[in-house]
Amino acid sequence: MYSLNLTNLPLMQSNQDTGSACTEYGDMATEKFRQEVFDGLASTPRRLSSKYFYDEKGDRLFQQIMAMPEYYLTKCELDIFSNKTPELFKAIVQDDEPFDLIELGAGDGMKSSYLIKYLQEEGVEFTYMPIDISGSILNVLNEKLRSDIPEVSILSLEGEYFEMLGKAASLSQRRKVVLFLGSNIGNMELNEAFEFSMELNKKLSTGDVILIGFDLRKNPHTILNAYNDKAGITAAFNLNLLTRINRELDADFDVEQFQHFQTYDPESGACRSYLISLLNQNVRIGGETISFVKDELIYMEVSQKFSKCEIKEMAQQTGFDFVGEISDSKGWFLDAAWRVI
Ligand code: AVI
Repeated sequence: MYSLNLTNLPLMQSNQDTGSACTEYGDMATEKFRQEVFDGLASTPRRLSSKYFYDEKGDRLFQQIMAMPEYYLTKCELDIFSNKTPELFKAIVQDDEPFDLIELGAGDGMKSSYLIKYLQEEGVEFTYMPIDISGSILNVLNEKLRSDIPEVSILSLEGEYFEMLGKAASLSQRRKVVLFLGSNIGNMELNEAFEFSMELNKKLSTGDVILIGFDLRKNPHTILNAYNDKAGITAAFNLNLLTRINRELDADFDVEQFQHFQTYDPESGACRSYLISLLNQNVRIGGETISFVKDELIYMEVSQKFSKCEIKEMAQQTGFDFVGEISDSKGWFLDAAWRVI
């Protein structure tokens, strides 16, 4: 087994040489964050991007969300990966040809480790390439896989999805199988999800396969309950972004004066979260002041739900052949396998 954190290496190297690479990267990330916060709050309706939910506290809150009885998504996809592994295997493996198994936003690899174990047991030759923006998460994942499945070949890629996909393609000519799990695609607006899928298609080659996790449309109460928990964990998850802005962008949001509001529209399949300003208030961010009127909204996140038909249409319209679909025992969640035409 070998394990290499490609982007870590040059960063550590230049850091030792100049002592400044990490700071520069951090400054650039903060500047991008600041710009996106200002642009989002200047738009109508005001908005903040849920991709910034995941600071240290946000990660912890998301772990709590996944463990909530109402939040079925993780349990359903875990059901697929732990109980329907042979079906996943059939959808992604072609003959005995070696391939690269790439996971976008691998996180702790809890679900994919079932598939990795199965592939290993079946004697398939593959390299697992987890891609994540967080080097520390990749290190944890590496350690975990090393101890649980010591024979597996791992190549960790730290960085943005598309950049790292390009890197993976330049490193190996093998067929690629890309995992994009957890209904992360649902956190994009529909047009962005289509663009993302087309971009993925461009980065891959004919015959490569992607496996995408979609949350299916179902009883609207079930969906709304998953995002409107009585314990207020989802509310805290949304509000935590205001605390993050206070800390990282020198702002003074009074978090108590904003309230979480969740909607689900069964016609469009969009489950959206908002924060409502509870009074007329001024918020200072850096040197700027933003005025909120009472009941004004900040749009925070979409968690899009799909029908099987909509999923097939997305595959067709973005350059893929629909290979198969594997759903959990309740039929609430689906992992779709698409092949690049
Ligand atoms: C990460 N993502 C798929 C979650 C979702 O279901 O949209 C994020 C989340 N937001 C609130 N609860 C969970």
